[in-house]
Amino acid sequence: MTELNSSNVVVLCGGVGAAKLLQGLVKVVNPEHITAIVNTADDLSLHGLHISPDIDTITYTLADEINPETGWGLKEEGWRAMDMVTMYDGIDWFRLGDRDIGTHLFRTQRLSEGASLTDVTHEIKTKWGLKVNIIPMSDDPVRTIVTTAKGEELNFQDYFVRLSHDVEISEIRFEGHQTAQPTPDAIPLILNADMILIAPSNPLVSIAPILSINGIKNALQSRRDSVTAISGIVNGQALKGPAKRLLEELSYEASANGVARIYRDIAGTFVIDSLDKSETNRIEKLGMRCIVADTIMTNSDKAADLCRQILSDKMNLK
Ligand code: FO1
Repeated sequence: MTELNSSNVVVLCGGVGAAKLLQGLVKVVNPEHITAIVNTADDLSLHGLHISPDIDTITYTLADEINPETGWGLKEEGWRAMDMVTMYDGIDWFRLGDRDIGTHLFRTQRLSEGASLTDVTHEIKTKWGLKVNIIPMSDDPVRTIVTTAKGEELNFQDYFVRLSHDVEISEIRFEGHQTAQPTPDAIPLILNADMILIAPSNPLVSIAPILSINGIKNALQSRRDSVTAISGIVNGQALKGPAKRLLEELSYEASANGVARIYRDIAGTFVIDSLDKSETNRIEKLGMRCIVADTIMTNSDKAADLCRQILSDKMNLK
């Protein structure tokens, strides 16, 4: 176990699914050796505040302060500021709790002083006492824009929260990705990691934005044998959110195999749930090793078991 504990592990992360995986990973690997590269294409500017939902979900979860009912925002939250916004008929469909607003105030102020998102993310996670290295995919603005079947373009949170992702989508693009640079440590960390994990986050709106940043996909391709992706689709269903519907609307197969096809160029190993065991052959035919595991992380011990199984498998290959 010492060998596992001292491995350097990089995890490509969206929000809730990735946060759960990290809660398990910190029980298996020294947190100082873990880096979370986090999607920031869901970020938004609202009420003049810079909000980074996936970074905050990961930070609050690892700090054991996440709201357990929603999976986002803080526990023991108050809503008095939002109540005021509602009273003024302001924008209140994206709910910001009183404590959470403090994070956005601090982040926005530091960015206005010239700090990078990487700097502020480090400052915030350090104040929460976290040892895991949490870095945004880029310090440059990249924003997910979805086009509806009716041709309307929507910012990601308009689609996801305001419209409850209950609208048909025909296209997803990541505005700004052509010129965005990866956060400075991202590529060296990927190139030097013992293992790289792709969390069971939404492949189309959480992981794809990270892969769209210059150099990241190439770096992963060069490390394909050390990259393991975990399916966020189990038994044809998404564990959370609109992944199933999005895959279908954009003509992918909504199955573990469908997700494996998306990652086949960058991941040498793919983890599927025991419920999808029958897909093993199809995945191996894609040129990927296939691990069958219990991937439903109902608590951090289950997440740790999953991480232990994935990492031991990789160590045994060496
Ligand atoms: N998700 C919601 O469904 N409704 C909300 O009002 C909402 C507010 C919110 C505030 C801060 C934050 O960090 C996340 C928040 N989320 C909310 C979650 C967020 O929209 C999504 O989970 C992610 O962007 C997708 O990973």
